[in-house]
Amino acid sequence: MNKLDELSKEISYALRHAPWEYELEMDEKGWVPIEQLLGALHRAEKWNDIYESDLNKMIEKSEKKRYELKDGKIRAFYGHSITMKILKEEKMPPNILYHGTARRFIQSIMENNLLPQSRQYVHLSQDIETAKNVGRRHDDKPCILIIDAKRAWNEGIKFYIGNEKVWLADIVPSRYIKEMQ
Ligand code: HQG
Repeated sequence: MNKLDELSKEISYALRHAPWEYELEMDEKGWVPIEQLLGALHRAEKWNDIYESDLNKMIEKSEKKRYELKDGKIRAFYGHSITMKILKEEKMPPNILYHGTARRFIQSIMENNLLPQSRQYVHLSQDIETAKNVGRRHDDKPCILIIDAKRAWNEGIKFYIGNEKVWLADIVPSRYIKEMQ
């Protein structure tokens, strides 16, 4: 793994899963002062030469849009597992969304709904290709679930913006889910 990918992993851990380990003060939307994050990283020898320009490079070089830098702060767009629920912006979803997952999870999803599991939100994909890539993290032949987001939204299910390709929901009841054949 190259150093920017490793940095991204470390920052993902800090911003999504364990901000307290880095003594970060995170606000309700997940923002952390960049100086604070850099200060925390600098305590490890491995990261003592990392500066804001490297964060910009990390974001630029990544295929996935995981982080946002703004007004001296940084946040992760999605993926959080911390107890304090990060507030996301509610938005009307596209008509259809997708969810890539493992074959072994399908039965449970259909019985118990699509649930956030260890994260704060269920993660949905804007397009099939993205869903396939998400699913491949769990299964070499992933299943793609088709979410009738329009009907779900009309019937009161809330959707939130992650980034342009990633949508979030608190739960997706299985009545809105079909397996792609
Ligand atoms: C499954 C990565 C059984 C769900 C990705 C998924 C994404 C159930 C797994 C982002 C279930 C959780 C999130 C149920 C859901 N029974 N299994 N009732 N409900 N599941 O990793 O969506 O690279 O927490 O289908 O690209 O795979 O980190 O979620 O398979 O955008 O930036 O439980 O993380 O982005 O797995 O991935 P995950 P996810 P990064």
